[in-house]
Formats: sequence, structure tokens, C-alpha cells
Amino acid sequence: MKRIVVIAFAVICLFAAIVISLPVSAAGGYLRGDADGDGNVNIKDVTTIQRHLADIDRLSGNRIKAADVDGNGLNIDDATRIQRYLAEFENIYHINETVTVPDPTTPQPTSDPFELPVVPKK
Ligand SMILES: [Ca+2]
Ligand SMILES: [Ca+2]
Repeated sequence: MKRIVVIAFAVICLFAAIVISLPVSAAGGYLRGDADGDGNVNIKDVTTIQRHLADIDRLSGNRIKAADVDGNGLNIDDATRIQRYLAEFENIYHINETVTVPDPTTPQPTSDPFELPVVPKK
């Protein structure tokens, strides 16, 4: 019996370690600037963007969203902005910050800014 408890505990610890070590993209978000999806923003992300723009490799999904640090479409300016971040010039585009993507299967609350409030009848 004690052996089963020890094995179960080891399996739970292993599962927890796997979940904790997953990159942000697997949890429904991404790290802004992390174009190659390795969980860090560094010069390899700049190279990944350059390779995408040169049609050597193709980015897709959250990786292309992560690479587009200024949100206006992926172009060479995004690579430059990451280089400026790495050189500690500026970080006005919140590079290396997590962007959470809502689960598309979860209904999102809808709000109409022009909707009139409901007044209960008396
Ligand atoms: Ca990276
Ligand atoms: Ca851009």
C-alpha cells in the first residue's frame, strides 16, 4: 500500500512539473516578442522574424501574434523593436510581457455601450 502511495505521489509531482514548465502559448497566451515560442525574448526571435519575412520559415497562430509586437502586422519594424528592447533602449510595446488569449469555447460577456439599462417594472 505504501508503495502505491509513493508511486501516486511521484506521478502527481511529475504531472505538476510538466504543467508548470509548459510555455505560455500552451496555456492560451503568448509572450509578446517571443517569435520562436521558446519562452524567452532574445536575438533568436529577431532572426525568426527575419526568416519569416524572407520566406525561409513561416510563422503562424500565436507565434505570429507574438512576433507582431506593435500590432500593425508583422514587418521588419517588429524585429527592430525587439532589438531596441534587447539593447534596453525602450519597451513601449510591452515586449516580454504575457498576452492572455481568451478561450474561444468560453462565452464572453457581451456589452453594448449604447444599450439602455433595464428598469424593473413597479
Ligand atoms: Ca524566443
Ligand atoms: Ca508590427
